[in-house]
Amino acid sequence: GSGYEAWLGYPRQQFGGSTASDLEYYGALYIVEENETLQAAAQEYRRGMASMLGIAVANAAEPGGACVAIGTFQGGNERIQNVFDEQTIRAVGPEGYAIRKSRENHCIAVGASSPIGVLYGVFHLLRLAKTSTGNEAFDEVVNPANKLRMINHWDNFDGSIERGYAGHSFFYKHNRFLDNPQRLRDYARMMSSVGINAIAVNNVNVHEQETLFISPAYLPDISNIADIFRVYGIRLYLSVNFASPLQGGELGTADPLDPEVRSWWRGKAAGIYAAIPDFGGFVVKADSENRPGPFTYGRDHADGANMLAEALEPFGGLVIWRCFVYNCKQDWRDRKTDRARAAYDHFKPLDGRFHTNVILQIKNGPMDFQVREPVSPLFGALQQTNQVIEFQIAQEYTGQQRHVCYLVPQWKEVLEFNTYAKGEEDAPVKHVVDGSIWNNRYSGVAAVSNVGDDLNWTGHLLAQANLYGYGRLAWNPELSAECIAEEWARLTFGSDPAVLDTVTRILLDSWSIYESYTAPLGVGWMINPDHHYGPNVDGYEYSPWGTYHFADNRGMGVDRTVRSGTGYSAQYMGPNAERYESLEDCPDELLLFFHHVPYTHVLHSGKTVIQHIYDTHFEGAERAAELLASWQTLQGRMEEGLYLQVEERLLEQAEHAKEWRDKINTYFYRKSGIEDQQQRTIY
Ligand code: BDP
Repeated sequence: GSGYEAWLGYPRQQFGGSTASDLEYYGALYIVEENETLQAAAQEYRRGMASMLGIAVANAAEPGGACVAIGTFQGGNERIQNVFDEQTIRAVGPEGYAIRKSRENHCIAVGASSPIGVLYGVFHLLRLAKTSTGNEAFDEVVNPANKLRMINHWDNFDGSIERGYAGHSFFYKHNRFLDNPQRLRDYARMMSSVGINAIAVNNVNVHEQETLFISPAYLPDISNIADIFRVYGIRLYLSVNFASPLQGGELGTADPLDPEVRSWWRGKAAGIYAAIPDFGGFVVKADSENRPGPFTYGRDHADGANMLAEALEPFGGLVIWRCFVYNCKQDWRDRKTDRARAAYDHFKPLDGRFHTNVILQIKNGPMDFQVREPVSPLFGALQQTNQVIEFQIAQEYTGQQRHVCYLVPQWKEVLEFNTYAKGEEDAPVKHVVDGSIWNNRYSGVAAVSNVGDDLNWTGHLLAQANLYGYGRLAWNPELSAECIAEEWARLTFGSDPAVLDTVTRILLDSWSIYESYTAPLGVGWMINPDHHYGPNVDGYEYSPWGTYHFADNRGMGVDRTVRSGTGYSAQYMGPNAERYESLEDCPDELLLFFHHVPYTHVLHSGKTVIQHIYDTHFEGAERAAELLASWQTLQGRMEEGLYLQVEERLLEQAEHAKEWRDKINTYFYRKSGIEDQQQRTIY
């Protein structure tokens, strides 16, 4: 009941109905290949079937006997060869797989062109066996939509995790590598089971200690981690310090155009690949929040990224260059420095200048993972550049895994957003990042991890649904938030309909609930500085970070129009630019992101802004209390350990939601002097 097994625990189920017919296959496994990844697939299969059905899977001994057969198309497994025809084999991509139930051949076959495809296919089969209604055709070819499906750890060598809400790092402690291969293997299993194929293991803010990760002293330890990841199809990446050549006084400059600097990085790359032949590449945060970068030398970000790209190119490595670049020492007298504009202003002019092995990593919104933001206007605007979208699974601004906030619906909205980059034709973000719109060489999705060394990985058990959902969505953006929630609930808690129904509903309601008692109408922030937890309306108001609401006694909101504000709305294309620019057409949920309005401004909902604030905050706190009450109906319907850990968090959320309600309502009541129409208590 600790949650450690997460969605790989496969709670025991009563097998009934038509699926019973599959049981004859499930009891035996046929595999002929020795490859480590295939052996891992066999192990997963055995483990899964043992916990789900209580059966000890036998090796299929008789030639023709009923079994599950797994293997690569070329791997010499005759069952696989008999089941899959040429056409199917051609349809399976490098990481894809095919699953077919063949009565003729007496087996369920999982075939792929590579060992990792087989492993993904086995995880799929286990998911089906667990969540199945018994009607699956078992005849599918499955390929991932996105090439890169990445996790970014913000773990530091001292064991702390920047924005970590689930304990400490399980990679490092006190500037040493932890010797805990079992935990790393279990982590790799979890990630692989949802299709993650790239993990950066250190914080994008690279401090002195981690700068040395690319040096001979540390590479053997990094390589041990890569060895574990490799079995599960995961490539290891490192975040690097742009000023690395300066550390220890090796060179006097980190200027990307300096020949000595270039050869220094080439040497580093060679050293890394000698230790880790399939090393993924570098993640770089440069010229951002006081990190060093090319600006120091009067160079731009294409110069910086291309220099690293050249060093990695001979080895097939990638540079993942982050677009989270803005001036964190704002001078608001110059509206053009509006933080929302920054990523576009910096990177749009560089479109087409990046090497083919550079990928720009763009946060989903223009600010910083708020509960509500518009979609970054760089999506659609960059047309000749590889790009991945960056989400934050860690709930930095959405309750820090003390509140439940299922983020898959938010990510879905972002991925479905039409950029209008192709005029009349639909050009949603999901097709920008999967590379299909501009035929990019690389493409995909990245996200900041939400795991730590807490026994249940994510602190809040329900936050596991975000991790699970992120992977599933990165693999297949067409899945619905609801289907993912249900799938996760089934795998985690079993098939009790009351549990499934309640857990799914809690997850699906949670984002809107969190939004309703925190910062209103898209304006964001209003949190305590530094640690970013809990309400503080003016916490970031009088600071240089570019994070404002501009509330005074008349109104609030940030004017980002072309007409009278920062001009940010013009970074969008076609109808998006018009919609955001217009006070009438701007969607309510983003009103205060784009416009400064009086408290008496009437929303599309028919309410004034001030009444909307009061109503949503009273309702939000009530709905948070209802989450707890719904959860309490599940007592006795699941393992007690799981039940209790969620109950405890929901109790805390209900309390803290009241604090949010009161702080926000009081603040705006005092500022505006306008009464709540319902005369509720405001302190
Ligand atoms: C912000 C975090 C900060 C990160 C930064 C980033 O508050 O800790 O370093 O993003 O993405 O959300 O680089």
